[in-house]
Amino acid sequence: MKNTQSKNLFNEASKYIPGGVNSPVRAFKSVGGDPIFIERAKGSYLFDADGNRYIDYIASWGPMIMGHAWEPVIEAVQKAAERSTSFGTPTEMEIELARLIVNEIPNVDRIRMVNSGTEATMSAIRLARGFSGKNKFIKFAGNYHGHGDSFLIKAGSGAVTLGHPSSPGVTPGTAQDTLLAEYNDLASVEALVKANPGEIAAIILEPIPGNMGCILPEAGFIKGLREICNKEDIILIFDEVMTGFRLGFGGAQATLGVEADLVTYGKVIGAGLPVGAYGGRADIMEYIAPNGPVYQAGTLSGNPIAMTAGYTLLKHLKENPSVYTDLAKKCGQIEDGLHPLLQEKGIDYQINRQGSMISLHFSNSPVRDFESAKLGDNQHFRNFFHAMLEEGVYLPPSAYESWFLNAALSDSDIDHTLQAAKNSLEKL
Ligand code: HOZ
Repeated sequence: MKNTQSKNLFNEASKYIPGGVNSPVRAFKSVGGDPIFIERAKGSYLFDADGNRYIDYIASWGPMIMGHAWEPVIEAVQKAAERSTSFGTPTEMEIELARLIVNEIPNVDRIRMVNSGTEATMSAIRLARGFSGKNKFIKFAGNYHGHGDSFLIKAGSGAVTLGHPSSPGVTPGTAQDTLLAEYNDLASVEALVKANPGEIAAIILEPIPGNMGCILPEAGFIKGLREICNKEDIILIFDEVMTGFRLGFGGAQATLGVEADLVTYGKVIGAGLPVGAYGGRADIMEYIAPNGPVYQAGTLSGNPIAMTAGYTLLKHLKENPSVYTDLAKKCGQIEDGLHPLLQEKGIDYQINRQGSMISLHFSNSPVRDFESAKLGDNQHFRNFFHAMLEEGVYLPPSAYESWFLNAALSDSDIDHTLQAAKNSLEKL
């Protein structure tokens, strides 16, 4: 596949942008080779600067759930842009989006819009600390909550992809308030709670992690966390940046039947524009400025174009729950098609899937936490990734990222993907 233009662009980008990219996983460092520069996208396809077409399994890391350049969002955004791109004042569209979410998500009584998932999680932790008067919080190894200092300790996503799950630059003072537990291991949480009595403000987690590949919670794990939080007066925060409005309109909370005290959103909520949000119990949320003393603000928060995009998409998803059943069906077809190919190849593998999130781990043991996620054969992943790219299928360029399906994927796209997987596995 010709990629001269992408190579040229990457060389040029590297002169001005660290590593040539504005978010590290995109640099292809863990899979090798030069990143592909995308020029445009439509429906289920990405088109690169050399004119190659790919079936997209990144979906902008989640947001493009209806496929690319989905007309209702494009039209709404164009109209909103004509009215100006930002006011720095309240607008009616902020109410529309907030009302839609508050009315539909049971325990979200109030919601505050920010600009990214990172901002949402940073703000939620500050709020939990301010509200509770406690400093420490528990996070899980391999869960990724954006690049706020206190989260970059054994973090998933790009941090583990590039081999630095605990980032330099995070001071020991900050790190000491982040307590690390193992995902799917309630005993590790109980031990931390016991060792830090009355000191833990919050437990934050990706209820269905997607940043160490897709991993599923085992029976009783999430309910067990809820019980610990109730008993110990700890605020339970679900980071639903990936899962919110993606696994279903109610996200992981509805899927798992467990309610958090605070929830953070990103990705789908902005339909591809930069939006994050955090919401939850009214008594906690009213503790944020201007009503409460915990400060958080943003010039572009509630941006009119971003709110319009998010509202248009979320309204459609709320009114058309079949989007989710169709997506899950398509993802099931991918999973069902991959199993015999991988078995025929005789290669060690695990597939984890929930709704339209799926991961292929080249590993012989179940992938259920950070340690088991790291056991995957990255050389196989690299080879598979590049072979699939050659076949016109764009997977996330990291074994630690989930694949995301979009509603525009056709049956023939799925057939093409499975044929590509067959051809790619033959080359391993
Ligand atoms: N960290 C995000 C995925 N888990 C975004 C990666 C990117 O946009 O490069």
